[in-house]
Amino acid sequence: IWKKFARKDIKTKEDFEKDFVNHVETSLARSMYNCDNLAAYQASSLAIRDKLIIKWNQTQQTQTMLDQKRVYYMSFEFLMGRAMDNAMINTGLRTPIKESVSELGFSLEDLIEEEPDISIGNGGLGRLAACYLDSFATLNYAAWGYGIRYEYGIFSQKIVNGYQVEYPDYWLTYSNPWEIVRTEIQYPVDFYGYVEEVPVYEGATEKKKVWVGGERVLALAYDFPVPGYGADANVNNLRLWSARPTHEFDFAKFNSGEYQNSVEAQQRAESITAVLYPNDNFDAGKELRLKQQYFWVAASLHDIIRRFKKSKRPWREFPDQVAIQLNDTHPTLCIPELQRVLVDLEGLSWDEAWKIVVRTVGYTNHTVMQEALEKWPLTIFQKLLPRHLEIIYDINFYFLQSVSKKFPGDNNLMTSVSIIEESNPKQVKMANLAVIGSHYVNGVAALHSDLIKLTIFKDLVKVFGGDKFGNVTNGITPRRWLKQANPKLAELISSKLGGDEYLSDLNLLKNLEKYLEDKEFKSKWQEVKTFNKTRLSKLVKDLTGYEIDPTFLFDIQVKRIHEYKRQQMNIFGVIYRYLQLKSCSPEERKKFQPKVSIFAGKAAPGYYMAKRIIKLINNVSQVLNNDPETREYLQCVFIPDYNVSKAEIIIPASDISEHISTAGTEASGTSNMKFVLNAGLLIGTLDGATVEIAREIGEENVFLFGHLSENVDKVRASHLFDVKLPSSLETVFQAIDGDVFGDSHEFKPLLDSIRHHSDFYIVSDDFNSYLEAQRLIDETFKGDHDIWIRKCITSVANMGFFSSDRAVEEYAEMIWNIEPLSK
Ligand code: 26Q
Repeated sequence: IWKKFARKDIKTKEDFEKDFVNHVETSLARSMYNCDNLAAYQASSLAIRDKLIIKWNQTQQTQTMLDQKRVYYMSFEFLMGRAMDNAMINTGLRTPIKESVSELGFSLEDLIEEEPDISIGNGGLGRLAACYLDSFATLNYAAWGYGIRYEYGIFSQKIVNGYQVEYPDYWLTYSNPWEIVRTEIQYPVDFYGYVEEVPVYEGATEKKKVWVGGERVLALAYDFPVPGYGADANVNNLRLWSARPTHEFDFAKFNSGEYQNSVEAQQRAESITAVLYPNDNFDAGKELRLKQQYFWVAASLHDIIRRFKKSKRPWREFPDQVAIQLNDTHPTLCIPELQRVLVDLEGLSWDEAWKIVVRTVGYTNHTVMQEALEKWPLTIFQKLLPRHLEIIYDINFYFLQSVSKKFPGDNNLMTSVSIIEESNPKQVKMANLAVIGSHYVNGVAALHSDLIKLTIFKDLVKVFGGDKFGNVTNGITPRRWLKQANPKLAELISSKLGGDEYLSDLNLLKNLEKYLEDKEFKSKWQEVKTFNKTRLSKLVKDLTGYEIDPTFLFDIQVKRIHEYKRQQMNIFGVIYRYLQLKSCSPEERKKFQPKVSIFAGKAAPGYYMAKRIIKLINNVSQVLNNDPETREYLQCVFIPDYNVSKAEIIIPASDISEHISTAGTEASGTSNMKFVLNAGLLIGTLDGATVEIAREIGEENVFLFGHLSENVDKVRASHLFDVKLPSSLETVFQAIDGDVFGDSHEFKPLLDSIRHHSDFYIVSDDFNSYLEAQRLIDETFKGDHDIWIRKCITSVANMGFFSSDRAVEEYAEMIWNIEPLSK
């Protein structure tokens, strides 16, 4: 009978319209006469979601039935952006829905704008996780994401008088049609307490250790369907955990009349998943963060183990059924937690358990910068997770024993590879634990993967051998970053390549090279760029009030604000250009390529220097955009509140984008890939994945400059006594010091970090070479424009390698040993 009632798929416009009206009238309890854009967005989402849920169920059923190995991608952050547009594109329903919605009296674009971004991540690492989920589903892998359902995502940024001001991002205001609460899936998670020795079984003399938790919260599951691309593709799952009180009152308090206190303590449980830490590439070492990490790790492992147990296989087969990938060290507690479950709760021997742990876990490193490496003071650990700390000590003990056998007497080596840092206070080094407890460690771009072996993991490479370490260069999903962000370019490409196949086989872009001589194609290419620049100009006008001219060269740097990413160098370059213009006659000015420098990005709220950089950019904007002598040639804007949906508008509009980190500091970068895929060229250092982009698209198509990573240490050492500023930078500093851009005191720390505090990011050394690259850009852009367009087309044609599909396939083969689901 149930088959008769099984819900029908959306196949026609009529199906969608029926579902839409039904959701307005029942789920939303509104009348169609009283349906505004927000309600229409919600009804559309619910209709699309229904379709996804049916597919989701089928996918999960198939996965359970086939019982193949599954991958669990553990990420503390998922920067999903908006869901509805992506779901329509991936299911192939966008065109019919657009028509339906318009027949119902709405514009699809308006409805899309109603959706808040899902911004539960900081930057690159969180967005990478989102791209990988898209590829897992598209390629048919049985792979889930596990994360935290923060109630407050990354703060929203406003600019007030040029300063960043942070506002809470409560993204759940209007209920969220994209999540399904799984009230039936709740697990207890314990904290604090103590370790007890108990008989291994009742009456036995042999003892074992168990953890008696002191405070308990519940982890409640929320599921987000992740649709793959293609009419019949799978729908995978992203499971996010939310903390809830257990409702087990402290009866001692309760009875002693402290009713209020007893309830309050319980309510505090919810603070665990309240807010995402807004630091990017910086370890602040806060206890609540460790609590979040354990909460998420314990709940996810519980879930994974419950699923494994259903198959009634012996434990030793666990690694054949389960792969756990650590997205950076944030989920490293998976290692001691799995060991604890296997030894303390399931009764396996230490060695049996450890083999299982190591075979199951893989670790992806995203940074070599010391300040970003997670370390936890033993005191915090001891208090919060006493049994885990013991297990970590044991892991370390056995590990160091094996090291000392292999390298007797090498104390420096022992100190460096130990999980415990003998500092004051002593700390747990999570990166070392992650390497020791996993079977494979990868970096995220070729250069970065080489560098981790030479720097932070040099000694661990000695111990384990180089084969444990490798590279998987990051990738991006062409569905969101081409089709969704740049529909006009996608359409033009489809028209030449005869369809959309390239969106799931990005190497097909290579065929675009056939059209390098095709005048009509090239002029359409240019039209698309102009369209995208105009689209961005409108956004800029809305958000800043500034009017920028789409005929200018658009030079864009959008990413988290960080000294290592060197937005300060960019703005110094802008100032230099301004001073040049000012010193020219009106006639001479005409020789300049008109340019607008566009910035966006958030600074961590506690990152003083980053906030100064934002202020300087805004002050410079104000001066430049209001200077009648120069504003026809040079403008500057800071777009507030950079996020995924803004990136979708900003990125397709670039002529040039900046990826100018100090060589050796940016692990990969992924926006560099997004910009090139959207027909913009790069100015950049030989850092992260830019090295490989240059390899793929041809060095002649990238404006490279600056010192190479292997020379950075030497250059830094030369600063020890004295930093010599080139006269170009000296001129810029003089102008800033002379209050040309407002009160110079505000920028003194920024300038002093370069001229007096040894210029760690070697801005002074790279500045002239940066200016020279900028000069070459002007010359090329201003010159024969056909050459420019050919560079762009050639670049796009050679970007196939940077698809997240390729990246995910490499993980599957090299690290997880899984194949796509056989249907
Ligand atoms: C660590 C400890 C305590 C608090 C916060 C953190 C923390 C939070 C976020 C550490 C790092 C991050 C995020 C790092 C990140 O986004 N890294 C970027 O990852 C991208 C994907 O691999 C790379 O492309 C970028 O180069 C890298 O910076």
